Amino acid sequence: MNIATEANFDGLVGPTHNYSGLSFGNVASLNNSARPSNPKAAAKQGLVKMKALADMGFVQGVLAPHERPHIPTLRRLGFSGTDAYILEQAAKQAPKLLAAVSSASCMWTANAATVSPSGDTSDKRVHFTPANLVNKFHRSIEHETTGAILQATFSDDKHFAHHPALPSVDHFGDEGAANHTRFCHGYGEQGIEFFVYGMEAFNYNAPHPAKFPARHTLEASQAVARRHGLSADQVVYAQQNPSVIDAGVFHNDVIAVGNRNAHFYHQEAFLDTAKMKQDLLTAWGDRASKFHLIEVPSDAVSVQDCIQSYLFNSQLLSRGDDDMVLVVPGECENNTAVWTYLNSLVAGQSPINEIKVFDLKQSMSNGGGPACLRLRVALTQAEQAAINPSTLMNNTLFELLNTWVDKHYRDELHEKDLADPQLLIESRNALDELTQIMNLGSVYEFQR
Ligand code: SUG
Repeated sequence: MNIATEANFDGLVGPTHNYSGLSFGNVASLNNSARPSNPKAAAKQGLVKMKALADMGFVQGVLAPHERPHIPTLRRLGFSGTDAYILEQAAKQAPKLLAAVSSASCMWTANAATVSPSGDTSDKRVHFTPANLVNKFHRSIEHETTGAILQATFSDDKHFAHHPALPSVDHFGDEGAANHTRFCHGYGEQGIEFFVYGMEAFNYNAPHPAKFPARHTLEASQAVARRHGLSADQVVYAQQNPSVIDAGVFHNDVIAVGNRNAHFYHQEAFLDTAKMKQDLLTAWGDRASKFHLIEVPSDAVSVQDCIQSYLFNSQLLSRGDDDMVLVVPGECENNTAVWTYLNSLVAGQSPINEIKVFDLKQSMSNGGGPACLRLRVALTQAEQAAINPSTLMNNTLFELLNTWVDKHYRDELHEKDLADPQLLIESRNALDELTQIMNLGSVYEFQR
């Protein structure tokens, strides 16, 4: 049996972090549109969470931000001339497009990719498929650089297999690990991969939301499962409840989270809860531990409370067998129903024994909580030894990255600042230095 652990790779917030209201269906993004942001505080809030988890003994990695504003996309869309002229013209002719190519949205690395650990795959390698994020233009331009950064982090092809994103059309809308959970007894053993989708693309008669988009399709999940070489009897699909998508649950990780032998979810999260439970229990079979289904009833915590507090956008981390800690955003502490529920949860019989609260307000104001900010990668000891060591959080990297943020980041950014050519220069200088700190090579177009 392989001894393995779960690493969390968090997205480092980029220098252009801002609030542009780009995500229709994401309540926080729409509500905070046009508010000034603080990129420096955002990056530091993320670093504090990463360092705290590393200090708790978890393997914590960092994924670098992308080049923004993304001038190559503006050139592809017909803008030409110097970079400064392109920014000026885009601001005049298409300000929302400029905001879209300037978004720091790659910070939410739960959407970076779907990852299948080696315990689940037919060739016993860890498989990565970057998500095409096709439903939102500002996110659809992430997958190429995401793929390059994942390859620079997990480069040894003896252990790691990298796929390109799925075709970039709605039929294969893929939001990555935000809609994917893995259950297992031990991280190195065969696990159950649980894919949650918002709609079926090739079946117009199947249920789908009416008001907000379903970003992720069943067909995308099936394609990822095929590519990664997963065993059919260890894959479970479940449809999100269309009415929670219409209430603002744009990813399943806003209403459910799972880890090892625990599934923590809201009563209204799934279209067919009984089937979800039965399918997971059947796939679980007679594994050595008991599978815990922790269902939060609507009369304890409403769907609105979930969306406002991000209760389920939490990190469920194992400290040992049947001993988990739940990492939640500060908004949970400020919501009476949620905080009351959490206190009763840790006092009860579930494996969740402790709550840790983090201030992630800068990210939360765009709809990104603790779970959005991390990509989980279960790794055996040999795989862990094969990853790029400069991406792993420790005292040295924490100091280096804080100093780097202090040197390069602004503490206030308005949408109009995105046209400032100086911001582009600052961002490129910052990222150029970062690729050296993290030993990534030339992952950005401006470096080639
Ligand atoms: O895709 N927000 C992101 C939030 C992603 C959260 N991720 C998970 N739930 N895993 C999104 O909607 C807002 C950008 C803006 O409006 O400026 C944004 O992209």
